[in-house]
Amino acid sequence: MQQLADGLEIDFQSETYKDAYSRINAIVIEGEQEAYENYITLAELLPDHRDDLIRLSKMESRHKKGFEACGRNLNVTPDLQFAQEFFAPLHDNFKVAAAQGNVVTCLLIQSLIIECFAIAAYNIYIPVADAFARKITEGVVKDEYSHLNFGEVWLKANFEASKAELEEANRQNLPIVWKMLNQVAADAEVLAMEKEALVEDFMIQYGEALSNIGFTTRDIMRLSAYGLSA
Ligand code: Y39
Ligand code: FE
Ligand code: FE
Ligand code: FE
Repeated sequence: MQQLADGLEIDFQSETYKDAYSRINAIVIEGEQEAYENYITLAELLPDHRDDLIRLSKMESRHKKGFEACGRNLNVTPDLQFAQEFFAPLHDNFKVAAAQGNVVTCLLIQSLIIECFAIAAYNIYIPVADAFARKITEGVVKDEYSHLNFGEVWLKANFEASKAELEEANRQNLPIVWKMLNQVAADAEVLAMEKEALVEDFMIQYGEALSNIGFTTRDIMRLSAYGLSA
């Protein structure tokens, strides 16, 4: 048990908590594994940025090890089968885009959408995490901001040439994120992470990213709400 600032008490050893954690922890472990692979793929697609992207991929594999330790610390076995199914639609779209050399789509999926999803989830998790996981997650979230920044900088520099592909990739992939959020909402709730807070933080990160890349406020409204009611 742990007393939190807002007086909320969470029993990290309850069967209910550990059951929900087996899926959320698996999602994070699988997400970090796929992020590792995605940055290696991006390094092949963007040879001028190879060293940077390989460095990011190594950070992702460290994140994975950190979250595996979080699961072990709570005596939880991650449900990796569930997590692979959870990520499959986004993972498949990334693979198709990579095979076609659509680097803008790959960057939108990994460096914008997935990184913003990770930042939102980790920000909301930190205040309600057990002390061990909190320390790990605080270190990880700093890295995720730098991954998001890589995507922003590249897409800003190539904005005019990327705009149409970004619109299309957003249209295809953002609705998947809202579905993923709905799928995980009940388990997140058990961990004291509110769906509304996750949606709000995601929208803020993603909107800021689109703004940094060069989209207008009007574009951002249209793009970031795409598929929200799905
Ligand atoms: O770039 C990264 O490290 C991202 C792969 C990691 C994904 C994290 C996914 C977090 C979703 C958790 C949902 C919990 C409510
Ligand atoms: Fe894979
Ligand atoms: Fe990561
Ligand atoms: Fe990342």
